[in-house]
Amino acid sequence: MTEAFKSGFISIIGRPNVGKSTFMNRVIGQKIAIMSDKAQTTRNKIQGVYTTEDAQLVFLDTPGIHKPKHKLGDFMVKVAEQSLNEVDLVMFMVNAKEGFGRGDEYIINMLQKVNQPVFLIVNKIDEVHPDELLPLIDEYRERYDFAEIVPISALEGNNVDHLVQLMTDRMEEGPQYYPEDHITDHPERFVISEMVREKALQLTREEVPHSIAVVIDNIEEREQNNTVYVQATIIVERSSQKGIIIGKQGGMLKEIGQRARKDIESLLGSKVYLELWVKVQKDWRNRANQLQEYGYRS
Ligand code: GDP
Ligand code: MG
Ligand code: K
Repeated sequence: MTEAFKSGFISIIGRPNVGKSTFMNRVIGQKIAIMSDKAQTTRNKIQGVYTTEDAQLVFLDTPGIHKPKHKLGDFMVKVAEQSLNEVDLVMFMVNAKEGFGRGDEYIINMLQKVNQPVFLIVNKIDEVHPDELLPLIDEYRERYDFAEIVPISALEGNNVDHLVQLMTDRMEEGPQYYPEDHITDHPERFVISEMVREKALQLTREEVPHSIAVVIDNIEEREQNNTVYVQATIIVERSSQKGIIIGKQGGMLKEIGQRARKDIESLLGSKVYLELWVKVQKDWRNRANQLQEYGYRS
């Protein structure tokens, strides 16, 4: 008897450097999530799609899972809570070596408003003695009623297959949202959009906080001149932000493009022609179809 195809969206949350990207890379098997020591480099968008014959798990990164530092904070907290309620499963990853911290407390408070099952993933178990693990788990367990508690080492791979199985078991019958070759088609798509977004954020500083998304419209390789043509759109929420991104006589956009192009060239190992557009789209973060629209597009 064949079982029905299962699918769902999974949000991975946790303090910076607990190993979220490392886990993604291990599961998807390719370097599609940006690994960085810098917090907040990723947005609520698809980080990776894991497809087997029986199931598809779509991993998302969620904004606002950090302690708010300024007045946009409350808004971001709401967006985060809302995003977490839109997925099928939440993975809260913590570091086995560090123990419960304030960043975790902030996340656990947020989880009180989440109705979906939450897994506690205790990562980096390769760095601790097994005896240290139970007291650590208890610290978390007494604060939240987790659906599962799974110790892993994302780096060495311990228990990762088991975790993937547990996640799959939780998924309900559903469609295959993305073709199975989606990731292998353009593994660099997500990274490229992150590179553009990162340059835009770096160069505009506080002026356009949290308000940028980057969509890759097209990637095309032309073999005759070994050049990859990339068209991308930077999406902002207000026309004032569009003005900042474009800059005087287009100077800012040009600078963003030049810096991003250098990164993309070293990522792809070929010449890159990068064309950037800027578009205003009010309230894009709250739109229900944002997952599809600002994730991968084929
Ligand atoms: P993120 O900020 O949560 O995405 O964390 P990263 O995936 O970027 O990882 C941060 C650092 O922790 C990197 O240096 C990883 O190599 C390291 N790391 C991730 N998972 C493990 C693990 O299971 N064991 C050990 N020892 N290190 C890990
Ligand atoms: Mg990361
Ligand atoms: K990080």
